[in-house]
Amino acid sequence: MGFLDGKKCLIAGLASTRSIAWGIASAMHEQGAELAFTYQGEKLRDRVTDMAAKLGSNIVIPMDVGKDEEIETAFAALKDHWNHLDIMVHSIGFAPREQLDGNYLDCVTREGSMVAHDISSYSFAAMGKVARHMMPPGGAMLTLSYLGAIRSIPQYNVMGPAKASLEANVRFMAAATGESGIRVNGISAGPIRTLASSGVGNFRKMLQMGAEGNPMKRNITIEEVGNAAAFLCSDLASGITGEVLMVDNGYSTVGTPQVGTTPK
Ligand code: NAD
Ligand code: 0WE
Repeated sequence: MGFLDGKKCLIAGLASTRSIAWGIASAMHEQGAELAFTYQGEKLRDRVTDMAAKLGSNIVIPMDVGKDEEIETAFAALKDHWNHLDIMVHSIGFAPREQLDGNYLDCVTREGSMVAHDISSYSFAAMGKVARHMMPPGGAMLTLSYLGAIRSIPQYNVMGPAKASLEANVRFMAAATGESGIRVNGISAGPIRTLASSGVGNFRKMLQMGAEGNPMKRNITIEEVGNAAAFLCSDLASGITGEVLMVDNGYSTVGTPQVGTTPK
């Protein structure tokens, strides 16, 4: 018996078994959810199909969130399998590579900013717009954010403003769906090595500094993010909406890293 028994859950953003989406899918599967997946681009189709099968799912649908038609088509295809949807997970973020390296004001451009906001923030609302019509009361939507939404973080650059916009989308979407009994939340995860983050210069150093600077003195795992996601999307969290939950080993709660103290 799991706390998501019988819930139908669509997950967007699976790329590898290091993906946060994989941690979320695995945790939801453990709690009894039925899963469906979307993937970006044909290159990912076979890999996502294999991963889905490992979690007992054969619903695998293409969806590039940069295209309205693909979002419409993807939800139409989902309706061939399910006549309602309980949970929607958005685990997608993207900015053009050159936006993420160097001084913010040197890097940022109108075009780069547009792409980052479109793919990393608007796409959550775009998916929510369609998904809500399939969601009964008790439904839940979830997205993934990062501390760069509320603090400046070197090299994260325009992804920071895009995540701030994503977190505002969480609050506005919660207000827009609350009367229908649908909840909308975010998880702000600590740094994790995934495809998206390993493309970033000095990420190893960042992971190491992140671990040293948090109370738990280690990095967060996709399993831990997955368990928090399963909770937020379950009826256990029926009173929580419009919230962005920090799942970061307490990194954001510390004023200054501990120095000169050695644990007994
Ligand atoms: P990942 O590379 O495994 O996942 C990113 C996903 O975004 C991929 O599946 C990719 O296909 C998808 N994507 C990008 N552009 C898309 C588009 N146009 N249409 C559809 N899908 C698209 O990396 P991840 O770290 O698991 O990232 C998932 C989410 O978690 C992102 O929102 C990221 O910002 C967030 N996040 C990551 C970290 C971290 O340190 N890894 C920390 C906090 C938050
Ligand atoms: O949101 C993210 C990843 C964001 C991301 C990463 C890439 C790399 C490849 C968005 N777009 C792209 N585009 C690419 O072409 N994270 C929270 C992980 C991350 O990225 C950072 C971080 C952290 C943490 C970038 C700089 C500094 C810290």
